[in-house]
Formats: sequence, structure tokens, C-alpha cells
Amino acid sequence: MEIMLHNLTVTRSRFSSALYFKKCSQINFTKFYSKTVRLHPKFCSRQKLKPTLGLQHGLRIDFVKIPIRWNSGGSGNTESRRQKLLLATYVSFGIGGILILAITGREINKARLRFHGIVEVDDSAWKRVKLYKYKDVSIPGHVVKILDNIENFQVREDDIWVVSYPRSGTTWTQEIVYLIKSGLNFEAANSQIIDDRFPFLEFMYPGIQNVGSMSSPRLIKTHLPLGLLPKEIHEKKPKIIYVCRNPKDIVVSYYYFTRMMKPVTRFKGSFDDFFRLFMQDKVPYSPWWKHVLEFWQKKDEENVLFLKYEDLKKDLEGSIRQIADFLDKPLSNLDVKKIAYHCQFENMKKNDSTNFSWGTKLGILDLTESQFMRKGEVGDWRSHFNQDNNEQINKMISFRFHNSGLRFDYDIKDPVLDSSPSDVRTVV
Ligand code: PPS
Repeated sequence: MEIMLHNLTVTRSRFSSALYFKKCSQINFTKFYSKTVRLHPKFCSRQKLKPTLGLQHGLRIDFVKIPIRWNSGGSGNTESRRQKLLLATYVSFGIGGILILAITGREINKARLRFHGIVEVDDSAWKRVKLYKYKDVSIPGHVVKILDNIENFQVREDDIWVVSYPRSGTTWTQEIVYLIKSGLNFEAANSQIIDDRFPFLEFMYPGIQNVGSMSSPRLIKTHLPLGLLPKEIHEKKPKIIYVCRNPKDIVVSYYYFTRMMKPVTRFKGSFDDFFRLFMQDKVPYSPWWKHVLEFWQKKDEENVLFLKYEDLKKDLEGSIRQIADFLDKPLSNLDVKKIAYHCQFENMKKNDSTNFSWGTKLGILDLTESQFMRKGEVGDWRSHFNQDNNEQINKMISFRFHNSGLRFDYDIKDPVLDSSPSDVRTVV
């Protein structure tokens, strides 16, 4: 019995099966193009041929000039297949190479940073934010890049610095300082964004270079702790206003701020997640307690004014006078009232030059998550903290501050509320 299979399209599996046939039945195969030998029993059953049949019936199968296709039913010739394979190989090598380079580059960068004492903070709660530890302080990636520029930033004696841990009332203090220094320039305060009038040293906009070249007297905001401020700050001794706030309200405010910055932070955690990060010093500019304590210890130095958010809240006019005296710019009562009116929470919230609404246009803020000027209250922590949060923070405070003489207000009994006469409202 003889079976001739002419012009059969031989796939890898068919070919292997054919070889198996050959082995079983000593059949002569005329031409094969493949070198792969692998048995696919499915072929035999699909073709209704059993290898054993060959033995039983002395089958002879001839394969004549069989073109080999690696995929049954596919098109194209061997050469184009070969080229495609080659291309696929090159592409895989290319991608592999890029990946290896990227990983190696990252590792080299990490090693370089480690060499300079900068270590990456690893926490899955931060999806996008790269956080690093430098001199025991958590700092964001964009600050790491300019650490040298910060250290060597040329300080001027007539600079005025507002320094704080984030969410402590920095913007509020800045606005008061700006109005005092500018001779109550409400027009500019209402039309120029605060980042232009009172730039943030380590932020991308307007950039440390531009802050450096501003004309004197410069007004500079920073969240950097004492240990990371420019070296010259200790020689030139410019006026520094440090503003602090009770940590319970800070952590709540910082949590909403981080959510508001979602386009940048991608933070999706709960308040409890953020609370943990805060307590573990894994949020930018932490540890909070050290930030505050270091400046508290400097509070009696002539060029330093130490303020508390809660005191501004309790007595805004008194705080404005205190700031004006510190800046050697004593104010009339009416001027104090004008500034106080402009700097009321609701007015600063409405003012597009202080409420950071421009952040939405830049795509860095999501104001549906929270507002920059959120509540402006003392004691909002009560609607967020559970007992455990409260105990943890109280413990930290008594451990870090028990000998310091610094006390925090967590509630305000009778704040001096808006007492501005109507004439101020019409003037401002
Ligand atoms: S930042 O992003 O770190 O510079 O924020 P910072 O300006 O330090 O702090 C923001 C919080 O201060 C509140 N704030 C005010 N409270 C009362 N009165 C006025 N005028 C005022 N201006 C700003 C602001 O609302 C933030 O606090 P929360 O508790 O989130 O409202």
C-alpha cells in the first residue's frame, strides 16, 4: 500500500510527525527543510493516520518538495518570515537594552545620591512623589536637584524670609509682610500672584536663579528647615519670620493639600494613611517637631520673629502690629485695620492672587479635592482625629517639647473676630 502526499504544506508539527512516521515505518523521505524534531501526536489523529499503522501495513509515504511553513494557513515565504524573526529579535534586544540602561542609570543615580548622603524614602503610599532623606529631613525630588544652589544661595542682609513647615500659615504671613513692606500696595496684592511678589525659594516657579537675581529688598518664602537653609543665612542674618501651627491642624490641612495636589502626588490614601506618613516623617520637610524646635531655640535672636498661626487667629491686628514693628515699619491703626481686612480668611480665599487658583490652569491642582484656602480654622482636627491619632500626637508632643517651653493651642476660645469698621471695607 502506498500513500503519496504531494505538495503538502508542512508545518513544524506535521513535519515532526512525519519524522516520527519515518522512524516507525522506515519510510524514505525525499526532502525536508526543517531541523526541528518534535513529536506532535495531534497531527497523526488529525490526519487519521496512526504511526503504528505504518508498521502494521507497511505504509510508504513520500513527501515531495515540500515547502515548509512555520504556521499553517499563514502567508509569505521563508525569507520574509526570517526577516520578521530577525526584526523581532532586534526589537526585543533594543527594548531589553533600554530597560537595562534605565535600571542601571537609576542604580547609578541612587549610588551617586547615597554618596552625597541622600537616600530615597520608600513608601507605597506615594505613587508619584519621589521623596528623599537628606540630613534627616524628607525632601521632594525637585529640591534634591537644587541642594547645592540652595546651600550656596547668596543671602542679603535686607532680605526678609518667611520660613515655616508646610500648612502653618505661610501664605497668610507672607501677605501681611508684603503689604507692610510695599506700603500697603493693595492693587498689586490683588492683581499679582503671590509667587511673583513673594517667591518660594525651592519651588520650580519662578526658580531659585530668578529669586537670586531679584532686586532688593527681596521677600522670600521657604519651607526648608534651619539645617538646610543657605549657609550665608547665618552670616548675613536677614530678618526671618518663622510661623508655626499646632501639629493636629497641620496634619489635617496637609492631608487635604496632598489630595488637592493629586495631579502631582497621585495620593489616594485615607486620612489615616497620611497620618501614619506624618508620624513617620515621610512627608516633605518632616520631621515637623525638629523644624519647629530648631527655630524656637532661635526665637530670641534679634533677626528672628517666632509667630504662631493660632495667635494670628486670636488677634490678627495685634499680630500685624508685631510684624510691622519687627520690620521697623510701624503702622497707623487704620493701616493695621486695612491689612487685617485684606488678610481675613474669606478675603484671601476670594483673592485669585493668594488662593492659588492659578494652579488649576497649570494642571497641578485639583480643586474638586480641596481648596488651598480650605477652612482657616483652629481645631478642625477634632472632626478628623480618632482617639488613637490624638494619643499618638500627644505622646510625640510631650516627648519632643516637654522641656522646650513651647506650647500649642489646639482650640481657640474667644478669637477676636472681624472688627473692621465699614470705612476700612470701602477703602480697601
Ligand atoms: S503652604 O502650602 O504650605 O504654603 O500653606 P500655608 O500657607 O502655610 O498654610 C495654609 C493653611 O493656612 C490657612 N490660611 C489661613 N487661615 C486663616 N486666615 C487666613 N487669612 C489664611 N490664609 C491661609 C489655609 O486655609 C490653610 O489651612 P487649612 O486648615 O487647610 O484651611
